[in-house]
Amino acid sequence: MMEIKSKKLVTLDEYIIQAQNRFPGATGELSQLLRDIGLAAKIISREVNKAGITNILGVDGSTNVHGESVKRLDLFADEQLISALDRSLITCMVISEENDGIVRLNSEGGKYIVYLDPLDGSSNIDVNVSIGSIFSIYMRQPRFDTTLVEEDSLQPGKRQVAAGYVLYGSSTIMCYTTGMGVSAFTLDPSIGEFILSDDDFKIPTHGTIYSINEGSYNSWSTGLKKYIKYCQEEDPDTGRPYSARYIGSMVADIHRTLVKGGIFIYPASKRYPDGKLRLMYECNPLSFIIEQAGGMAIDGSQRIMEIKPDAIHQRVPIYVGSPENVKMAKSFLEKFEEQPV
Ligand code: P6P
Repeated sequence: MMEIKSKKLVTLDEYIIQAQNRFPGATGELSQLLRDIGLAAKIISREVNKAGITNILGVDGSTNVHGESVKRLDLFADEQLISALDRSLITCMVISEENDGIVRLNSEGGKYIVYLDPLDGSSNIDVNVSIGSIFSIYMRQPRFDTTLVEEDSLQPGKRQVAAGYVLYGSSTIMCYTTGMGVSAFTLDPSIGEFILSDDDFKIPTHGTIYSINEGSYNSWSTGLKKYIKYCQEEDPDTGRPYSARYIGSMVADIHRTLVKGGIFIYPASKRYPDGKLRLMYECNPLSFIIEQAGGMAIDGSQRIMEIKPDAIHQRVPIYVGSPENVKMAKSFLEKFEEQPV
């Protein structure tokens, strides 16, 4: 009788518990928080995958803090994530793209602060392009006055205790890091479980894909224009010309960069003088993931995760991906640094 050796499936919950058991002093609270996010992600995935059928598409008429029309699925994702975090009384406050200020949760004594982009890339919802949820987790810093204020959450990205994303694409994938490498899981909808697919994801040191919205070419810096032309030159030894890929959902563009290597860029431009992407709930968490996978993330000069935030919805430029690609881009920005007018 042939023995069929089936590979042992490890669920997200099992993996989180196993990881926690490696730290005898662990209280299990961060594990519970990650499981809360995993549960919300399964519920959001179910709605995203039937959005067209249940008529949840379309805008609900409101606009978010940035004046962007909010899609109903954005609100649904925001509600699911915040209520999941609220139930376990571990998180004291949430800052989300969909809320002007901090959202204080029932447990004002909770030790964690969570930043959320509940549904990044929502402009792609109606055209069935991949979208994602992003989370970033900080420890609340001890203060004598325990009244929670926005300043409690303004910590540099290097102080994140965990971060990750959920990509709702051809399959639903969850990637996260607690600073010990990147773990990736794929949702098996037939059993409603995230199954471990990679427990030490590494980004290629060099890639042949560059990802940027070339529509804003005319407002780029000289250094960036020269770098993109470098990517397009013929040089088989370095795999150039690179391929251009741009999905318009940061989570999808970052996940492709993590898997295949290369560079994703959202620069400053006339329309977005500080860049479009938000530091605290887009750039910091995705930079944490890419750095933990062996990559690099800068704002054009300094490491993204060194930036001391001034505001919860602050925007920054970002150059992120394989270390060789980001270093090359940085060398062009430095060589052709714009002289102040
Ligand atoms: P643009 C989606 O709206 C988003 O916030 C990111 O997910 C994405 O990378 C970026 O904006 C796309 O912006 O200006 O290229 O449409």
